[in-house]
Amino acid sequence: MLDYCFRTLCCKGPPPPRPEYDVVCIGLTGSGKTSLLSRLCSEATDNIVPTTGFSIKAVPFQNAILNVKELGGADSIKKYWSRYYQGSQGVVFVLDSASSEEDLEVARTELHSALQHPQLCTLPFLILANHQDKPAARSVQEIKKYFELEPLARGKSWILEGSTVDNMTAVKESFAQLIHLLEEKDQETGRI
Ligand SMILES: Nc1nc2c(ncn2[C@@H]2O[C@H](COP(=O)(O)OP(=O)(O)OP(=O)(O)O)[C@@H](O)[C@H]2O)c(=O)[nH]1
Ligand SMILES: [Mg+2]
Repeated sequence: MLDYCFRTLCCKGPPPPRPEYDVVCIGLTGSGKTSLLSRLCSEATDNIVPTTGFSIKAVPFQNAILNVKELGGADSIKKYWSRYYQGSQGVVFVLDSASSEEDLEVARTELHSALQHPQLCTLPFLILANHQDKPAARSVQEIKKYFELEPLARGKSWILEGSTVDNMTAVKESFAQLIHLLEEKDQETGRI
């Protein structure tokens, strides 16, 4: 018995390493990319400023670590997004569900370009319809229709979820779904 306790307590060895995936995070300025990623890393969100260039965070989850490269969404940076796509294994696209009609149209164009980009088109997408806490926010169903996701993303692996920085439990669940898709893709690639 003593021997068993000793071995259980002392000879456990380190836990198996979690798989890591490289993910690119895009979306217009103000959509909430840095806020969501900072909250996922348990960092303070009081002094967040618009991202100039890009920022990389290792975001820990129970079953995996996502190395997320956030690309700033300002007009001056947005045009260079595609230069930073190489090596990505998944995509997170964040949009402001309460933005003006004009900005929503720009977000739709950007999402469509990303879905069709040669370096991203085969990757799993997590689309977060953020700012759901605001009264002006469109519902996830409205966003799905407006962004024409069903016809455009048919045959691709994508998830569309509502989100708000006020409910990080739901955000974590959405990322867990993305991790599931990344794992599936990994296994498929391993089988080939
Ligand atoms: N009400 C509300 N505000 C949010 C939400 N997410 C982010 N914000 C606010 O939106 C503002 C912009 O957030 P950021 O995280 O800087 O946006 P970003 O997408 O990183 O912007 P860029 O780095 O410029 O591309 C901040 O003031 C956040 O507090 C949300 O879900 N609800
Ligand atoms: Mg940012």
